[in-house]
Amino acid sequence: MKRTCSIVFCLFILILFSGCLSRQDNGNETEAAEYLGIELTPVSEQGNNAIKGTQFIDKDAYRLRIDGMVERPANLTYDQITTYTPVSKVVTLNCVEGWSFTAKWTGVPLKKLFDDTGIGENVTTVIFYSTDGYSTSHGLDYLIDNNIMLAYRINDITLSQDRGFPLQLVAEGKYGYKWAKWIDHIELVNASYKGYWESRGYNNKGDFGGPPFE
Ligand SMILES: Nc1nc2c(c(=O)[nH]1)N[C@H]1C(S)=C(S)[C@@H](COP(=O)(O)O)O[C@H]1N2
Ligand SMILES: [Mo]
Repeated sequence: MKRTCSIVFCLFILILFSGCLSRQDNGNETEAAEYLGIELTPVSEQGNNAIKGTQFIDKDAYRLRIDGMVERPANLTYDQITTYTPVSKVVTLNCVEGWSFTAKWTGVPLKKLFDDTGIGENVTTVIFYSTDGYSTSHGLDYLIDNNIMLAYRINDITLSQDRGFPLQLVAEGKYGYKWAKWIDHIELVNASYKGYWESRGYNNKGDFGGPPFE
């Protein structure tokens, strides 16, 4: 009896502590609660107000097209994207509506993808298109200088369909509307471009803390 009690007690303690280390267990993925001492917002508490709701993208049929002013257009599978050496970073997404969340993002820096496609001589702008008809753009220099990544994991968990599977742009320092989700096409151009919210009056630079409207 005494032995059974101590086993039950040990199990209880074990469960108690495993709860401190992880929040969610998704198959063999465990959600991180903190990274490098920074507390992360649980995925379950993160906002989502996409223009057409959740997009459902089939992993095997998925391709990321990179074209426009590049030397070698690419058509990458999910596995090709996740084969690049991953980088991880804690970044806060701030929506213009006033809410925000902080997450650990893991993915591939755009610079790595552009190293393979080459960048045309006069490229100034990179356009991100999503399967829901959403789009946004960024200056090429911003993306390269800040080592901006396309993320496929959040808090160590593979992006779920509602989080933007397979890819969300982690547009550090920019308002949330510059963080395209469900990206399937990237185009390099030498003209400015206004995306979904930008063509409806939101500032095209979209710097967090800067003017939200044009
Ligand atoms: N494809 C797509 N990406 C999108 C949006 C959208 O409607 N469609 N909304 C943007 C806005 S306004 C914000 S604030 C963030 C929200 O990101 P989250 O859903 O990951 O919290 O996604 C951005 N990316
Ligand atoms: Mo937003």
